[in-house]
Amino acid sequence: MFVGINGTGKTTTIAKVARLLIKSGYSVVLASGDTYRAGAIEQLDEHAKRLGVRVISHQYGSDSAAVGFDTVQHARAQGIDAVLIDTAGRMQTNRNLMDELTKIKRVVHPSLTIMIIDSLIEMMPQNKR
Ligand SMILES: Nc1nc2c(ncn2[C@@H]2O[C@H](COP(=O)(O)OP(=O)(O)O)[C@@H](O)[C@H]2O)c(=O)[nH]1
Ligand SMILES: [Mg+2]
Repeated sequence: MFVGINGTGKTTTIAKVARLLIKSGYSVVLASGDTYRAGAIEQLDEHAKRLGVRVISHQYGSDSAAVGFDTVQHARAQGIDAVLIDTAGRMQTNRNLMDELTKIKRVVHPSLTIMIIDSLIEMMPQNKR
């Protein structure tokens, strides 16, 4: 499950990780869990097409936990090794959106949650804030 604020590279990183896994001999399916941002589903579809992997998606505005759940079920049924779950970007200050991530985790039980951040982010020492 890939999380982080908007535009930091979650979706792109999913494509990169999928490619790495495929090259290492693992089978992969993508979960189109960003059901919020315009074009997010098409963006992941395009990556999936180029990678030759399947992507499970619902409609915009649908529950991303359900997308994740369906994708894991698909992977189990088809014997696919890895499920990579995209999510919509969010800030940690938005309680509703953070609760949504908690729900996805509760429903899907991802084995790994990866936060994607901008590598050029300025890391301020605690005492200089
Ligand atoms: N320079 C650079 N750009 C990146 C990198 N990863 C993603 N991007 C670009 O950053 C923008 C947002 O990426 P995206 O994967 O859609 O971010 P998301 O909103 O977190 O899913 C796109 O224009 C990407 O091409 C990276 O590692 N380096
Ligand atoms: Mg994205």
